[in-house]
Amino acid sequence: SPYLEDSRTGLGVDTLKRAIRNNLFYVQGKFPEIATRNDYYMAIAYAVRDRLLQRWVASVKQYIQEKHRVVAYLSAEYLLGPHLANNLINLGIYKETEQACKELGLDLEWLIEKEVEPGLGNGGLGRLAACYMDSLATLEVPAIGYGIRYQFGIFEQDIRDGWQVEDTDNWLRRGNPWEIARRELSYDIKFGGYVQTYLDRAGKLCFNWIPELVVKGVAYDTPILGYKVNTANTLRLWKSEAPHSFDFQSFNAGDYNSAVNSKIICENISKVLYPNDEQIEGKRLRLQQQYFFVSCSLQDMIGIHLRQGEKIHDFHKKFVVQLNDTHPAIGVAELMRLLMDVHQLEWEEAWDITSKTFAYTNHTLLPEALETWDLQLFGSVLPRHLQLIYEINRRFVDYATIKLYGNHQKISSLSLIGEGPRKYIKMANLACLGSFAINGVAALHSELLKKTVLKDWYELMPHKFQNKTNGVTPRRWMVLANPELTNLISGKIGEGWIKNLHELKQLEPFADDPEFRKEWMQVKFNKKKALAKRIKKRLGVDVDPNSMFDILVKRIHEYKRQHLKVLHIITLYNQIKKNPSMDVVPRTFIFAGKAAPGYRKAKLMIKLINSVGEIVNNDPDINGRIKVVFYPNYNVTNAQKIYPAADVSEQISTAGKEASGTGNMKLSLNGALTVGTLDGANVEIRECVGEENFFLFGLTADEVAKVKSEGYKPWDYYSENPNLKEVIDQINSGYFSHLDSKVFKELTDSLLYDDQYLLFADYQSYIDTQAKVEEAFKDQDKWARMSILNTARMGKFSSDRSIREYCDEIWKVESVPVTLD
Ligand code: DL6
Repeated sequence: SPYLEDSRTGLGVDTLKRAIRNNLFYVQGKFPEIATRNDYYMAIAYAVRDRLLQRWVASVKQYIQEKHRVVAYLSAEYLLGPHLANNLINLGIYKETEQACKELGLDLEWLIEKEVEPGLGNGGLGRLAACYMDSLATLEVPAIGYGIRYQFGIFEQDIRDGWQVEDTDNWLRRGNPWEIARRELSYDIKFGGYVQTYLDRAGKLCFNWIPELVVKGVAYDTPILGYKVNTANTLRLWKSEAPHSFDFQSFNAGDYNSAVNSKIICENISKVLYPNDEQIEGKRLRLQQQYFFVSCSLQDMIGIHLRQGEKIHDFHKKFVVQLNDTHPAIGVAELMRLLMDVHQLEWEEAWDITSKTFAYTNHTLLPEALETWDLQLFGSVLPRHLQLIYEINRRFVDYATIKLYGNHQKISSLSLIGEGPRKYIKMANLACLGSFAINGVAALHSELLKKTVLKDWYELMPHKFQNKTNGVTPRRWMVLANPELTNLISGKIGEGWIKNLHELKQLEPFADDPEFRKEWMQVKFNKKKALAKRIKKRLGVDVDPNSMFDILVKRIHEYKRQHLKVLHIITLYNQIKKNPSMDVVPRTFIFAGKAAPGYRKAKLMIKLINSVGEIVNNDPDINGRIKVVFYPNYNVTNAQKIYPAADVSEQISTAGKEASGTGNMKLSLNGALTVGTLDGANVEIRECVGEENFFLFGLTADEVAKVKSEGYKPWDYYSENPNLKEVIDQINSGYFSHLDSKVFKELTDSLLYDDQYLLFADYQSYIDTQAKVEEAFKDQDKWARMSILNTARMGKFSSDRSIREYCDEIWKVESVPVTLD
């Protein structure tokens, strides 16, 4: 055709080829003979970025011109995963790019493998933020994600001698083609110092915060494109810098160390992600991180709002700010400060705006994860905010005293300030008071919030409480991770399900089609084969793709009970040892997950898994019938390879502890059958897939509470159950640890004498259920049916559904289809 597509926007194969060649030359400064794999990756990434930019600029332009209401998602974590393949899918040019690469003599898949993922999150909460960014754009909702551009994301995990070792995640070492630094977009963020009070000419009391340290926050933007739409929203991450490269006073005085020091102190703030999930650390730097990104973000929003010619009084009409857990909850006090100290509003109006701006999502029921800050530490970092919090609290306690007359205990539990040997600030209370909506992330979780950790808030302000069950994006977790299953499904029911996951329901009749079942199981087998190959390459362990792939992948935590799975494995091992000729369904147990570096028992759990694996995998009596694998460095990239290969999804947390879980959704979507407790979103998954397609075990949340209140004695379970006793004694004897009987003592003692997470109470039920799993797997045809029905009935668990609910029921925002010029 005489028509030549634009090199930067065209989507045809020839144009893409031209773009890649141009980028190799003009961006990377290379020619094919000397180009490296990374050069080609960069050349393709820049070609894709150009196409994103066209949509991004159009989106921003339209939002500004038409003055739409915008969702601001505030999250300390975004666990995005690699960009390239996802962007190709959302642009709808995966095949074209693959062809362009082929014609250039390149293998696209090989280049995609090269990408280092931005691991700017710990686990569930950060990954949810990433799924939500994808769905916001796909649903064409004007949104900005705000967060921190950590220089070092979640650590890289290696396993040495069975133990976790951590290495730094230098994800930026080869540059990041997906972001644009907006050096012109920066804000000064104050820390420490003191507050001057004075009366202005009109006699009004004013506050002047004189900081000890000022840090500059610079915006780095990443476009987030929706699936086959023109909407590309912004993920704006803040990097901390020194306002000036050097402290010239010190420099001139010849004190070069102090001169450079201040630069280092400033840069430290966005240097590294704290690697704890569900455990607060209470460190000054962490508080600085939280305030840093929240203040940058709110200043940015106010700037956007005012530049559109709007009044500060209408801020809450322009932006709705979602707090992803309490990490950004300081925003409540910061918006008050900005409205009053900078924009001169009176308290009542500032509070009215603030409390109409924020909404808060809670992600955990674990008491140790509820954030508090030592009041003295807080005051030394944010002296003005401490004053504001005192005043917010004073007014609130006045109100609560009237509402709850005489109920001092309740008033003190609701107070933003905790009393004790040391006073502390309760961030969940600040978030609850400052938000117009509060939600949990699964039906059970939202109910438990109302009954437990947020009970007093619920009783005082029931109208604020909602549930928003989590969801996952089918683009990354199906189309990208499992193209083979995607094609099989789309071949039967078309592609509509990718945007409307409820359409998967149309697959149900095919569960009765023997030919389809065969094809279904063939796809699963191929994915298992591919994973087996990776395991062999990474760990040197042979695993049989014909065996059942039984998968437990998530952060390592006592409440998630990876050690319960180990008790099952050892029980099975003992059965075979006693009867080596027994008929056993071959199984490969695959674990993956990181432990917080300071969490000793979690690290011990990893060591236990590997120690048991070493014995089981090499025992001639077992003869390869069961294998135990710990796949190191669980991240988004690896998860994409693991989920599609799962036959069984282990979701075995103590009921009432897992807020929702999202791995449970990704696995079931990929056709795995769940073995699970009635915890988090498992409850809703089971309702949807049908109880006959779900392996339920264990105590319910109510039963857990009852057992505990009646005085739980794990020792009784141990002494009365010979199999359980044998397993524990065996671990304690050093059977799995080269006769060192002390290694696992901390773990076994905690089970025998405390067992906070009720492993022993659920042990027998778990073992019995696993026997049912084994029986079911023997009938492969029936298994295939159950697997198909699992996928077919996962429609509810798309993050598109979650986001639609947030938009309609909390944010009150509407879709804005973006048009390209
Ligand atoms: O809501 C996302 C995700 C839930 O699915 C998990 O159940 C929950 O454990 C996780 N919470 C965190 C802890 N962060 N905090 N606070 O990641 O959130």
